[in-house]
Amino acid sequence: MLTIYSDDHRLHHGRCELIDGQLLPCFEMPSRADHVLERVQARQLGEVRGPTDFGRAPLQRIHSAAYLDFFEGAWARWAQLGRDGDLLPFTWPARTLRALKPTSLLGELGYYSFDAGAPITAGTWQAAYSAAQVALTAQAAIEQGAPAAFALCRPPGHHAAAEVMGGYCYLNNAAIAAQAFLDHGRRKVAILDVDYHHGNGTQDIFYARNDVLFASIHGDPQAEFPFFLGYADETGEGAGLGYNFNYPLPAGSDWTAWSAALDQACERIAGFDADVLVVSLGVDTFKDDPISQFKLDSSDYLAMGERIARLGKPTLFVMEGGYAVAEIGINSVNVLEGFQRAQSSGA
Ligand code: OKP
Ligand code: ZN
Repeated sequence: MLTIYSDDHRLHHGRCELIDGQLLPCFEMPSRADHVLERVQARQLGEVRGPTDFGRAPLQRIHSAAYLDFFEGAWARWAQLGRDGDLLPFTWPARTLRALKPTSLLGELGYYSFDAGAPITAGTWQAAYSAAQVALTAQAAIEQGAPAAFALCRPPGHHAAAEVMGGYCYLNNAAIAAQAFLDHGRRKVAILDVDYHHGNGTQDIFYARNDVLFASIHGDPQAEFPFFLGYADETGEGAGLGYNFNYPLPAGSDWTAWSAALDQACERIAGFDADVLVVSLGVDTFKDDPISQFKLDSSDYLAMGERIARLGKPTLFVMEGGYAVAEIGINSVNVLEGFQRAQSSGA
């Protein structure tokens, strides 16, 4: 399987995040992508290629020009103020406040975010821009006939909505790639989000549409980030009604519970008759993930890949979360190897 990867991910390295009342080093760190790349190479998964630059237009099919302009220019404004620490928001237009856009940097950042989990550093725009190009390059390979491709994206994307960053995410790589498939002639795209956290950004982007089906298996938002989206009764709206499927699971869920949800999600995807499948591939469902509560073992990821392969679709895997850094390579590449194994056996 072809892997697309850019070193630019290293340009994004946030210093710290607020978690359980403590300021800790960011769990979303550069070594994550390094471990995945190492495993891709150690297992000889296939060619590793750098991204092609498709420019800003395909990003603007998902994110507004105003949001992209703000994100691209935010660090320069911060530096202009004489600051050099991470740029983080701390006030948001929650209920009782007005959802207007202030002119100041921190006001505007609050308007364009939903939490303090997406620090902007000097290289964040470039890293996120390149991650989107990585996804688009993998998308193009599938368009040109590859049965599957792996976009080794960092930072991740599935929490980012059209005009909102948060949860380590800035640009929604999976959504940008899904839209690119449609813009190049595919009629229907299914997105399967297997990250431990609900893909609130992706859901929101496609919520009223019937050309993109979204299915997500994740920690129950009653108890888990992002808390305010990802419930089972969110089934889409307008033309999109019946094209959104959430499978929230309780803390402690293991492969038995998780794979039952996967079977249900796969049945929905099969019924949708998509032309292509995009997988938001987070491996923070792992039993030893430091910020998550599911109990998948490394071998379960092989079975996950096999089940996904049985959908029989051209499949774009887009890297999302996974914070057990030592095992992130084994677990994510196991999904890809399980997928390939099932494909080559025709199972
Ligand atoms: C990103 B992805 C506050 C702690 C909240 C945010 C988790 C983001 C996960 N800083 N944690 O879905 O793996
Ligand atoms: Zn996650």
